[in-house]
Amino acid sequence: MDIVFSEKHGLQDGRAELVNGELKPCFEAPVRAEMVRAALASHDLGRFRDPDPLPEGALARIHDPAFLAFLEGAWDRWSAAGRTWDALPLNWRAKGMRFDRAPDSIDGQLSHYSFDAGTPITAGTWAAVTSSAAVALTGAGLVAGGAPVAFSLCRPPGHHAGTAFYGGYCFLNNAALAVQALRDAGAERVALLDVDYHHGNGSQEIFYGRDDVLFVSLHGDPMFEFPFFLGHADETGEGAGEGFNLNLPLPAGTGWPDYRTALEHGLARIRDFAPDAVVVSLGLDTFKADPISQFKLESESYPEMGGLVAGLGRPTLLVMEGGYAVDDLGLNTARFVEGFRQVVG
Ligand code: SP5
Ligand code: ZN
Repeated sequence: MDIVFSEKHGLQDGRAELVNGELKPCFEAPVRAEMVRAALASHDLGRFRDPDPLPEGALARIHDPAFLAFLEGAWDRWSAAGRTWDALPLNWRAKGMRFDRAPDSIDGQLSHYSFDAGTPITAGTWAAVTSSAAVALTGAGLVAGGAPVAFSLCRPPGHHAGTAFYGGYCFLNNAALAVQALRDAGAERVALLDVDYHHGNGSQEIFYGRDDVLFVSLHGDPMFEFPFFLGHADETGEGAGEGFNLNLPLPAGTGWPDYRTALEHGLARIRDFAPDAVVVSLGLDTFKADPISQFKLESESYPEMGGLVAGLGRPTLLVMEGGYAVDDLGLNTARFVEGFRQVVG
């Protein structure tokens, strides 16, 4: 198995996020990817390779060009305004305020394009997020080229980022870019399975109207958990996409037996869809010791999870998303991959 990885992830190293009313060190930190890299290497789970350069126009297959231009230029505009800490927004729209006019100041545009105060833009953000996207697209190319499985060790993560918004530690939607690349390479139907603890609101928004991409997400119920405003079971798709979005929200405290039951339900829907390829948004923040999450999965749950996903028997790209229990993150990721590879070499 090829493991695609770029050192440039380290260029995203935010100073602080707003959590529990305090500015705290970012949970989404470079050490995460280093722990995963070390564990995949020490468990001898594959060959590491660098990403290929980002193809011209690849990001615009998913993201709005004005949003991309904003992300690329945001840090320079922020620092030109004399700010020294990371760029964070202060306020967002509420009902009755306007979506149709984008403000033109840097502060207004941070508010316009974001949905939380947990996702700082830094001097290195654009370089890091474009390298993370390249990691995903290179993995998609390997799977499109016939690999039964590949691992894209993306960082920053991507599943909260939508067509024209960022948040939830995500800027560009790596998994969605990979799905689209697989479609563009000839796969007629692609399933996107999201096992990150949080609902993949960006992925859902991107594919909500489409019947060529099935989105299945297991996550903390938005009645209690971030991102709060999407991820309910009654969101089933719209227009041509009706029936091609499956949300499986789960209560706080969910452990492996109930998680497995929901996962098997999601996997049955994917089998029924008969995809030519599968992309997995692989978050390990379902772990019991995750500092921001409320599920109770054990390290022993992950090989079983990997085996169940591999049982789909489809070419599969694993895309790294969340997971913040850094001491266990590498081992849990390696265990997922080991379980997967016991089924698919
Ligand atoms: C990719 C990914 O996993 N993004 C997650 C973003 C979550 N950000 C909000 C975190 C809120 C934490 N609140 C609970 C704190 C408990 N001490
Ligand atoms: Zn998450």
